[in-house]
Amino acid sequence: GKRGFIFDLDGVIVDTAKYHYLAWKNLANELGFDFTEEQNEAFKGVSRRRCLEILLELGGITVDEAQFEQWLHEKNEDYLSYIARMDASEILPDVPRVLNFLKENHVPMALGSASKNAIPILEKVDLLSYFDTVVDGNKVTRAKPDPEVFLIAARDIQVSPENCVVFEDAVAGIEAANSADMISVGIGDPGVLSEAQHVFKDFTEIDIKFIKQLVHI
Ligand code: G16
Ligand code: MG
Repeated sequence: GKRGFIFDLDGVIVDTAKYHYLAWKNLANELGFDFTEEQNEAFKGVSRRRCLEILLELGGITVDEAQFEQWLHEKNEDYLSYIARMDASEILPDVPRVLNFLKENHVPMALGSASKNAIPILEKVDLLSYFDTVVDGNKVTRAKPDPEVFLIAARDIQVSPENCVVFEDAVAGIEAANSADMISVGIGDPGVLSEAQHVFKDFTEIDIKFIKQLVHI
């Protein structure tokens, strides 16, 4: 059957994880505790709401709903101030090489992200036009590791799940791809992403031969 490719955003296409980290760290510091890069690993691919729950658990803080919403808003405003300065130089190495190859070969492409800021980020780095559909945090009700985000993406590009190839940097994302019966490609540490069918440190390690095999060209 026809193949389709689904890309996660943060950690696969751009390194916005560092901005999420800074914004969460700023909030933690304001609340009187520290937040390490190691702790930030558990925030990757996880919804904004769930991240704040984990952060408050780390700080031993309990709050009412209004305060919770206020801090969610504050974190996002801070994050957006970092995003505002982004440009195409922040696309991760060799990502355009793979996206261009797929575009030239008319392979359907989808974005599958937990982020509610996916579209503005794609616009900032000038990649929005590559994607036939953008399935983001505004469109899904169940977060990764639930496969919903990738199943909606597959439906949008009209490719059956078993013919979809998913690129993911988060453990929860690999789990989501696997439980959707898709082909999972991990981007990052093979030790961390051991459940992925294929793992590469980053896109510079992916050659076109591998992509061609997945596309069936
Ligand atoms: C990204 C990040 C997560 C972040 C989530 C929600 O997911 O990896 O750390 O919490 O989006 O982002 P926002 O606050 O912008 O809605 P993904 O799926 O793109 O890796
Ligand atoms: Mg990610």
